[in-house]
Amino acid sequence: MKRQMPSTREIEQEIVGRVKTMFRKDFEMATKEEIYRACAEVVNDVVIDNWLTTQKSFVQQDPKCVYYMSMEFLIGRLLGNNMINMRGYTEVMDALDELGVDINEVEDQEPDPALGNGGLGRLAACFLDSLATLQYPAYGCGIRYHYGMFKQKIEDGYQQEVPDNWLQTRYPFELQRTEYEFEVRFGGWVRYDSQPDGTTKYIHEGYNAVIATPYDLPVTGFDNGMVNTLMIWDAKPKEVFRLDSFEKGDYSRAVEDMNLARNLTEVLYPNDNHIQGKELRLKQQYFFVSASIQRALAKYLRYHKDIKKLPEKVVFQMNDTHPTLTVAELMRILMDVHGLGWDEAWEITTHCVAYTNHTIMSEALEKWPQDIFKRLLPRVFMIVEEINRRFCDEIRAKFPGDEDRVHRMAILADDQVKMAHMAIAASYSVNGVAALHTEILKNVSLHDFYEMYPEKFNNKTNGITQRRFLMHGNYKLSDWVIKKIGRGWITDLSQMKKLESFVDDKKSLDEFMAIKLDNKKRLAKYIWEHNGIEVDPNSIFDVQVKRLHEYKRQLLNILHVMYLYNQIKENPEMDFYPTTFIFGAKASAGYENAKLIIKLINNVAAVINNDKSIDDKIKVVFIEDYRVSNAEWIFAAADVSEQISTASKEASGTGNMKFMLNGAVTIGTMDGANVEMYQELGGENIYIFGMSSDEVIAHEKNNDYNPVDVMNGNHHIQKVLQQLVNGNYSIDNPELFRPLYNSLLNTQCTAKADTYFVLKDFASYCETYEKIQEAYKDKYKWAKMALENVAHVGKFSSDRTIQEYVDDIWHLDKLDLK
Ligand code: H2P
Repeated sequence: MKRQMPSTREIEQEIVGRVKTMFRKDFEMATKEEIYRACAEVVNDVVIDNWLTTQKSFVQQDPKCVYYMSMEFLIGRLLGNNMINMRGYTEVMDALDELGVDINEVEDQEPDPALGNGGLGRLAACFLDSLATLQYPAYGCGIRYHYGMFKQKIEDGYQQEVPDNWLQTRYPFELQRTEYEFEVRFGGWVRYDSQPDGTTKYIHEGYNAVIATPYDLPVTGFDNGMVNTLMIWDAKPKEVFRLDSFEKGDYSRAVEDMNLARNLTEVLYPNDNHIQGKELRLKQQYFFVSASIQRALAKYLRYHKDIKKLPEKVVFQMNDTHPTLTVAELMRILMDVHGLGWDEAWEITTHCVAYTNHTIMSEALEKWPQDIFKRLLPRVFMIVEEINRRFCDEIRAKFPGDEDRVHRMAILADDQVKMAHMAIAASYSVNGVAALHTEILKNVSLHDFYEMYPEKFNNKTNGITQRRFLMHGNYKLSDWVIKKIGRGWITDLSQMKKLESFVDDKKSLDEFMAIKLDNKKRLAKYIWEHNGIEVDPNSIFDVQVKRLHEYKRQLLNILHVMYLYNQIKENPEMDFYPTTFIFGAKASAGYENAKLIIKLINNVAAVINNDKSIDDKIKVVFIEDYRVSNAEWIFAAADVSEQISTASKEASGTGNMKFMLNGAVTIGTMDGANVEMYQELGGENIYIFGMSSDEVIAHEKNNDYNPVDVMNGNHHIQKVLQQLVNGNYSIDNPELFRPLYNSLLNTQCTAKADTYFVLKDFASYCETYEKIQEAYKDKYKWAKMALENVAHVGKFSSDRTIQEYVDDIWHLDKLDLK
């Protein structure tokens, strides 16, 4: 039976009671942090009952489960999310209100668990939300990083990284599960033992071991009593000082075990689409993969005898190449622990694993040096060698005499282990994350593999959860939508179509834009408090928030701002609707150009914001420490959504969908999911510019793009580029931005210039932007466009995405919770 949240009155009493028993305090004396902890327990109490019921249904119904294997889960704060999903948000808000406390301040006490870098990790979190809401049995499997994504401070315009110690105080939503601990082994060697029956046993010796301890987090479904589990793994030494090693005087071995455990789950690696092949990262991957598989198999074997039927109950979805070791580790366990032969083990493995690709950027496809891999995982490496040998034979059989192809596709080649190749060889499904991306995988970046296994390839366009990104982040709009069309959209976003009947109704449009204005005021206050910059809520809020990467082209955006500023300076009477350009982005700590772009944005902001002569027509704001919690407010306040990646490079994008859901109008390229947004919206409700992916790919292939020609033909570009290196935005050091200038023009001719076609798309971007300016001046035209965006967002719910994964890949049944 689903347990509901108590009434407002009861919640109020419970909060006061918890404050008393947890902190021995009268409510009036409690700090905000203590109130937050008390609230968390009140909500937890309901969540745990539902978690227990869900688990009992698991045991009774014995359903097939998906294990979503991901190095990253960017879950964000859980208190608000769980209150919404338990349908108790208003009740808790009212109870706190009665007690004289603002719910936002209470929610603000929670650390923002940032166990991910960006879109990939947030997608994993949205997927878990949708799985629970649609009542599908699922486990998320990840790592309990002690330090999540760094906190970003901006000092003198530069990004500084500050460690995010989110576990400093106990996190109230996690549950340590020592009863599900498993051992994970690294290093050592493999001894062969010939058996009397002619087979060989492989015995792993001389290894270092750690104990993997899971911490379970509840994943609540919306209003259905379903609570799935996200298990994040932490490491501890097997024994603090292994007595056997110690007695033998092997003091250093014992210390090694301890250090191994201590470092393993310390930090999340940055994602700058450039994998450096760090040994510790490979250890992290093996650690969580091995522990998760062991737990999955232990659960399976508790109720089933025949390991060969594993695919009937278990599927491992590999979120990018990071968990690809799932393939080899499952093979190892099936053979070495359960005694199966190669063919039997392969048959099971290849029916249990599926792979999602999230990028075509070749430098992001993981490759590990074979020597490191072999040293760290000697037995697993042997298995990879055999997978590779058989895979190469298969290629030869299908394409006789094509040794080039064998070399291109091999898992082991050029002294490396190519993880994507292993993932594709073993998976029964390989999917991209937007239609265009999947086509590019098939026709360009994974073309060889597509020719070999066309049946494996499929598309699953990404989605986002409307529960967090509308109900929680933008409750005013959410309430308005409920008033207009009811509550159906909360679990069926396609119902947003019903808003179509209001797009020509001026009264509705006024209400809709009044909410936008309120949200802009909320963000303006946040910006004032955090940046000390005053922005006008009546100006256009033009926003680009996402990881900082050259292919996402924040540089194009800021160069355009510099151009607009030049225009206004040159023609002070120019008709220009005041605009606030808002940026938010973290750059990976070692990514120099990305960090310099942040500095450029801040320097441009300093010059423009302080220039009284332009009458506040442009303001530029860089929001520090962009993360899930402030993202919700940013999306709610945006008028214009910047989705301007070089066509073909952004696999999907999910920020684009969050803006659309909140009624922002997109300016973007025909890239990733923008293409599908365009299809849903029609050309009149989205602003598209720039080269198509085909054009980009053709230029790359022919190597015929010369940015200098583009610059020479466009004096606006010339001026802006000059200003990059003449001290206009860096008086003390005119050379500061030279590396960015060189990346665009590269006068030294040592490397390719303007890899991401910033200059090539510049003119088209400027022209298209003028149309936005024009449209905004017509209040109702704009309001209609913005509302059309909300009305057509239905496809982009992660509920739709998950249903497609279930239908085409996972084949799960809904859990019956009655
Ligand atoms: C990545 C891709 C995005 C995609 C997301 C989820 C790796 O995210 O680049 O295009 O939408 O995965 O599939 P991000 O760049 O935000 O880290």
